[in-house]
Amino acid sequence: MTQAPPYYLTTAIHYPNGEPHIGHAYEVIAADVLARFKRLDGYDVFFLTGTDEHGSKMQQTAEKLGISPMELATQNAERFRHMDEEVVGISEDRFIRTTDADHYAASQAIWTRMAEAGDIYLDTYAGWYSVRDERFFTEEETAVAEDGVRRAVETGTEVSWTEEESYFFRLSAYQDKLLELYRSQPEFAGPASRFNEVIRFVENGLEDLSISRTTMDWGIPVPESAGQESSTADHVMYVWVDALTNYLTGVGFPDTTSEAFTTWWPADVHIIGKDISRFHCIFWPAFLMSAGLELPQRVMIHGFLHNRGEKMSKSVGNVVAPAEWIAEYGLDAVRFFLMREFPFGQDGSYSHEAVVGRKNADLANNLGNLAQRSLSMIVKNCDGAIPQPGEFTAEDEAILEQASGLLEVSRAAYEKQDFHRALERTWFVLGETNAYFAEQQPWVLRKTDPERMATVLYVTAEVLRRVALLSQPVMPVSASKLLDALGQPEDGDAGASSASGAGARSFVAFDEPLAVGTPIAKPEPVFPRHE
Ligand code: ME8
Repeated sequence: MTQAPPYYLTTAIHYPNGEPHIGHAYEVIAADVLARFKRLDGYDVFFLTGTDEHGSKMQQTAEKLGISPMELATQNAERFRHMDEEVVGISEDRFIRTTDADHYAASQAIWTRMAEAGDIYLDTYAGWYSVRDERFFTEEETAVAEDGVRRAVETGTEVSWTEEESYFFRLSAYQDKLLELYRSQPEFAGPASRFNEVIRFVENGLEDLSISRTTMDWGIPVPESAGQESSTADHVMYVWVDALTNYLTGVGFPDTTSEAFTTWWPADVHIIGKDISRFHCIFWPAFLMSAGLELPQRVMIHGFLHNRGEKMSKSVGNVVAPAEWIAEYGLDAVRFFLMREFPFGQDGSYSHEAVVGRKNADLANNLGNLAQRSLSMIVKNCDGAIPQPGEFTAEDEAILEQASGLLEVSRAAYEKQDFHRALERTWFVLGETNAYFAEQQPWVLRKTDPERMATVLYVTAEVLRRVALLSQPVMPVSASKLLDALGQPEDGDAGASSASGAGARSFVAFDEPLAVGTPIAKPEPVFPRHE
């Protein structure tokens, strides 16, 4: 038996300084969809997500609440974990917290490697720091607004003047190496439009990066390392150094000979939002090059989810809690909406009408109705089993061919995290099948030509089987129910901590024709209309 190829994917780790919102849910759902797809397609998947618990933002929020940063982190990390596992049903293999003991060891080890490479030096930092963004800005990157407050032009967040002794990372030395990486690996980041922004930024030159703080202490202590002058006693790591390192900790670093590390590193894809692309496409590969570690295959930069086209914000009062949404529309409908409505690399918008539109048109009508009508006919008129089809006509062949092409189309789309395209094509084929079903009128054939009716029902059930197989990553529970109704045996991996409770069917059987005689259960409505 050949071994399953490994596949390692990660999400950004989220700041647990508040409640998770639908933007966080969007990111973990997308990663979960990809993880499930790869598992069903025969990969040995490791899926990492978690919380980013250090830094000034966490410290300041905790101070306001009168609790310790660790208490704040623990309280809210649990909320994030609950959202992931119980609310949106993701199937992660590890939920990492950057306060985990093994993460301290990993962060200190990567620091030591960078110091030993001669890339870390001590100097004084003077510049503008945004706690909200946890990053530094140069004077030119900030402006004083009408209200007298200085803000970062790019992100609109307040900055404050910071002057302190700091360790620096020689980022400037990596400009050419990074540009060479981008040239030699054109899929290193996607989508192309966002990758191009990163490339242009690097082409304009890079400054060294301040990577430690002395004015706050909620972070991982900087280790004493060879090649580093002066004492590190008061320095904690800049939060992004430790945050990015979580991707290594998750697979066993610093033990580079461990089974986890040798199996899964380098990561196949880091899934992140557009506001943190520079950290992932510039800092992260530079740190790894310095530390002598392999680089991830790809960084996928997704867009932002807006409420009716407006940025979600607490002050506007338009932030939606994932649980509220799911209570209203159902988990699978929400997952489907988020993946189908707009391309993953672009910004998108949600509204009540848009979700209900997708739920009713795509799920209840196109998929649910077709399944209900065709499977009920099989139960009633074909002794409750998939009938023997007669010779296929050109129309039958055309539909079957389109459905059998869906796996390759989906694989290609998932390779680029283009979930939208995979679903668009799948629902196009469903639309064609609905038109076919209406044209063939099997309910009329029942009396005039029962043999032909059997063929039409066979073809329709075969399309439904293939669509249901490919829908599992997006809608694990509903697709599983449909596959139950179609009498398909469970042989797939739904993921270790999968909260969906749904059985899974691997894609192994995708290309084998639907077996004649497969018992068909009386179908329960799987995709209800939203009234
Ligand atoms: O940036 N729509 O954490 P974070 C879509 N800790 N995605 C959104 C979003 C929205 N409205 N709002 C936020 C951090 N996100 C760091 C990451 S990784 C080593 C460290 C995305 O909690 C955002 O782009 O502010 C990011 O990918 C993720 O949610 C976590 O954001």
